[in-house]
Amino acid sequence: RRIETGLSQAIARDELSMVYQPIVTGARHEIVGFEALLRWQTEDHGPISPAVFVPIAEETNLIHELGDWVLERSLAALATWPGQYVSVNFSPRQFRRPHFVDDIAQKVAAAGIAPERVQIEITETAIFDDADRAAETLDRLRALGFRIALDDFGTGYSSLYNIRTFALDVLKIDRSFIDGMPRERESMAIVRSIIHLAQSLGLGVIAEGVETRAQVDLLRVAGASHLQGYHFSRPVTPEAALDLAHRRW
Ligand code: G
Ligand code: G
Ligand code: MN
Ligand code: NA
Repeated sequence: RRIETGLSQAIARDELSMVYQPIVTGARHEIVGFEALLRWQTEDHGPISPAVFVPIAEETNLIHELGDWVLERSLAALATWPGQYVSVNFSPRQFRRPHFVDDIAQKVAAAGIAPERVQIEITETAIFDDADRAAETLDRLRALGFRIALDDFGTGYSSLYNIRTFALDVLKIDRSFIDGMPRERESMAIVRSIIHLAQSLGLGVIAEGVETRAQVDLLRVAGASHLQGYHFSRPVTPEAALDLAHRRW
C-alpha cells in the first residue's frame, strides 16, 4: 500500500529513470538493440526493483501511466541512436488493454520512428488467458512492422504451444537456463534445443543473462543469434547507452 502511494507520485517527484542494456549479435558482438529497463529511486527506501513495483502497478491503473512514461522515454532515447532498436517490456495488463495497438502505433508514428525499430517484449502470461484475442493483437502489431519478443521463454506453462500458435519474431531464453550453463546437463540441453527450434522456425533468439566467457563460447557453438547480459554490459544510463551505440556499431 505504501508502495502504491509512493509510486503514484514517483513520476511527479522525478524518482523514475530508464536504463538500457545492449543486445549484441552472437557472432561479432555488435550492438543491434537495447532493452529498456525501468528504475525507481525512492527518497525513503532507496531503490525498489521493478520486479517488486510493476506487479503492484499491475493491480491498479498505475501501470498505464507508468507504461506510457516508459514508452515515451524509450522512444526519445531511440531517436538518438544510430540504428539500433529499442526493446520495451509490456506487462500483461498493458498488452490486454483495449486500443493497445492503436495507442503504441500512434505514439511511435508521432515520434517519427519506424515500427521496425521497436521490439515489444511480452511474457507468456500476457497471452495465456485469451489466446484468440492475443493472436489478433500480435498479428496487428506485426502487420504494422513491430517485432515481437517472447520474454522469459521456457518458464511459461505452454511454451511450445505458444510458439506454434502466435506470430512471434524472437524468443528470449530465460536467464535461469543460461545460468545453469555449463554446470547442468539439463540447462545445456534445453538451451541447445530452444536455439535449434528457433532456427527451424525462422525465429531469432536472445540468450539472456550471459555473464561468463564460457557461456559466450558455448552459445556461439550452439548458434545463438543474439546475446544479452552482464558479460557485455549492465543496463546503463541513456548517456552511456548513446556512447556504446556509437562506439560499437
Ligand atoms: O531490470 P530488472 O532485472 O530489475 O527487472 C526486473 C523485472 O522487471 C523484469 O521482469 C523486467 O522485465 C521488469 N521490468 C523492467 N522494466 C520494466 C518496464 O519498463 N515495464 C515492465 N512492464 N516491466 C519491466
Ligand atoms: O524479465 P526480464 O528478462 O525483462 O528481466 C531483465 C532483467 O535481467 C533486468 O532487470 C536486468 O537487470 C537483468 N539482467 C540482465 N542481464 C543480467 C545478467 O547477466 N545477470 C543477471 N543476474 N541479471 C541480468
Ligand atoms: Mn525483458
Ligand atoms: Na527474461
